[in-house]
Amino acid sequence: MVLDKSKVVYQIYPKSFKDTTGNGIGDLQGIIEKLPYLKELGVDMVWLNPFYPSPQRDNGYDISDYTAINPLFGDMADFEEMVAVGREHGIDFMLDMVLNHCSTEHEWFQKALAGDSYYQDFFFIRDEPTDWVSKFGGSAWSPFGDTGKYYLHLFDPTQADLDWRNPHVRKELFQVVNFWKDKGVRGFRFDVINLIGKDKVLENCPIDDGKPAYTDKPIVHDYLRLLNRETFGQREAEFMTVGEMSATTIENCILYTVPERHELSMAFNFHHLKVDYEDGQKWTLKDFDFEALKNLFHTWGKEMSEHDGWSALFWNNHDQPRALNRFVDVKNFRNEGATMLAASIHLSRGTPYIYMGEEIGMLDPDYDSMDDYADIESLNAYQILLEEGKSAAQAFEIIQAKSRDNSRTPMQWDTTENAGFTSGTPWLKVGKSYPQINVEREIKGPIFTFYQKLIALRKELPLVAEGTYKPAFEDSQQVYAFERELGEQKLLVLNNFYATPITVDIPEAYQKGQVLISNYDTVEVSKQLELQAYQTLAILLGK
Ligand code: TEU
Repeated sequence: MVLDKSKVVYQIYPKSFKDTTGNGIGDLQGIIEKLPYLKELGVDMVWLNPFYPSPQRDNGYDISDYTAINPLFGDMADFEEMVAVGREHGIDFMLDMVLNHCSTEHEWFQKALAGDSYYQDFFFIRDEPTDWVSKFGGSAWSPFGDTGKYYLHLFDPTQADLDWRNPHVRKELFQVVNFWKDKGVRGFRFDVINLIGKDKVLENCPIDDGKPAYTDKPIVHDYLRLLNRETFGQREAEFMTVGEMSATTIENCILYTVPERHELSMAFNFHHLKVDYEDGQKWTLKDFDFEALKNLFHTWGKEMSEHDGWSALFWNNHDQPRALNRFVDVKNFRNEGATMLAASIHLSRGTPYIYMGEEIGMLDPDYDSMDDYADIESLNAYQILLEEGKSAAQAFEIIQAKSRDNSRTPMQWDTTENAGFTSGTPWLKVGKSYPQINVEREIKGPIFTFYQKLIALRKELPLVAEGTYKPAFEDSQQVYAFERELGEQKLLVLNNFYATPITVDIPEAYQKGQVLISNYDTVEVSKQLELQAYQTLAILLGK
């Protein structure tokens, strides 16, 4: 077996986790300090967002040197210490590989700008731009110096897309992966990796901002197999690899992850986090659509299970507002909602990811002013919303609900100033909830301890780690339910996504089952059960 399916990943946004120097920015020593905390939670692997040298236009996703540490976060000795201490705690590290683009301050781009044609071939430099739209707003092309030409950037103008068709580019990028592999990391998260396949001749594409022209192109699979063979694949069983797949399809995610193709261990997709977008547009306000959410989970769960694909399961990351604010009545049911959301993915088929603070039920920061926001995407979106005719108040309300900064606020450790994150001024303001919601208060509380139990269950029961997935209660308008099966054992997982209780009929076979876990006190399994507000209940059949 290649991938250890009992493992759980914890995501740290290094900038916001723990500052040990007082400069207001989290650092590697801060991560080392908190390794015992992560061990107590029970996670196996820590994914770190980029900490490499970078002008920080996109918080480190604009890399100017792939094989060094940004002095803001520490140095290579700190990194090596972190890997070694991690190992003592049974924790490995997964690094973020941003290989679709590099910073325009990277020496490759600088040499290209200076006229070096070898490096110009690293990028997409064209006489005429296409009509593609940048993911952060505006055209995806900017003038290439004063040459009269344009270069491609699917993200910020300071993030120039790299041309994977060029074997020299691939060689350089594979060396980067091998550099970190040799430093002892055991996982890689590949940023927007399904966007690396671009044609030689780039064409206009008026559909969907141009996405079909560069998303999930068949050649991405070839590049991934090459990447695999030239880097981690030499010791594939020791590595956990995950591709961040932007606007992807099930068919492709199966191909990206079936073991015999030797591409990646698993894939992130984002469809379930667009169910509160009006007409598929992020910068809108809408309640989540349960029907859409349930259908997506059922279809993806079933298809990936039947075709031996493998998904990364998550509710939160550094690009998303907190799921609790999106899916739960947090004023009245924060504990119940947080634990239900956790069970709905930790008991499902795939590898669960926990984003820092999720395990203590952290919320969006509830900022009062646009001045509190730092993210480039939010700042651009605010301007675009105003240009589209929204009032300042309307635009602000949307940013408040949708900004990526919602999840990037400092980790809330205790009730002291700045939530114990820093002794200085934090680079991004601490969320208002910290006096009530912080590790010190929550560590023995219902959310943290429930996460501990879920992580432990995945290790104790092969059924949870490896069982097949089958949709259940498909017509329910309130309960997201599924079944897992392995050998003689079966599990039925029921999740009430609403604050209103609901009566459910338990299928006959499960009436003889036992409660494996619930976020409410023990329930007797019977013919009919009333699920309480945001109740999760898992019924196990067989020994
Ligand atoms: O995000 C990829 C991506 O597709 C984003 O457009 C994402 O959908 C958006 O942030 C949600 O609003 C990755 C990283 O996770 C993100 O932090 C980076 O900014 C981006 O790539 C560019 O490297």
